[in-house]
Amino acid sequence: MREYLLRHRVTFDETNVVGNVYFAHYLHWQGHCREAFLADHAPGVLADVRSGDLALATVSCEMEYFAECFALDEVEVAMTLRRVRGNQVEMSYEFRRDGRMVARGGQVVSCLRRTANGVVPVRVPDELSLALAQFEAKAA
Ligand code: SSV
Repeated sequence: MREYLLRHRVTFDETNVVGNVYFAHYLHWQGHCREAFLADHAPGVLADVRSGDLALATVSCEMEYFAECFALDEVEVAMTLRRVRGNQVEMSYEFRRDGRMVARGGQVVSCLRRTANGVVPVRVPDELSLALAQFEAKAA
């Protein structure tokens, strides 16, 4: 499975009173990674989210932690496509420092359209489907 990678240098404002990264930041990094993916591979989808035509709603997320990270650590966030199921896209994440996995997680995003009667499911946008197809293939 091909990975989409985001590199992040941990900032002091992401650490807590004992010096390690506060757990919630790993979820922020999941978000940063998927946003960067859209910007790189499906910019039109990002535009539709901005304009309000499309809603990408996070319906679940998870995280497991194996080791602490600290300010100025270089963390690699590796996102892979777990599956597409109906209007939902499921991603897995591995967080690595010096090649060692420090945490792993996942999330499920629903594709929705806002209507007067609330949100309704829509198909995964074509541009996103095409981008995802490139990541279903084995790494070259
Ligand atoms: C602002 C906002 O709501 C953004 C939501 C972004 C959702 C992005 C989903 C991207 C899925 C990418 C999967 C790639 C697997 C390799």
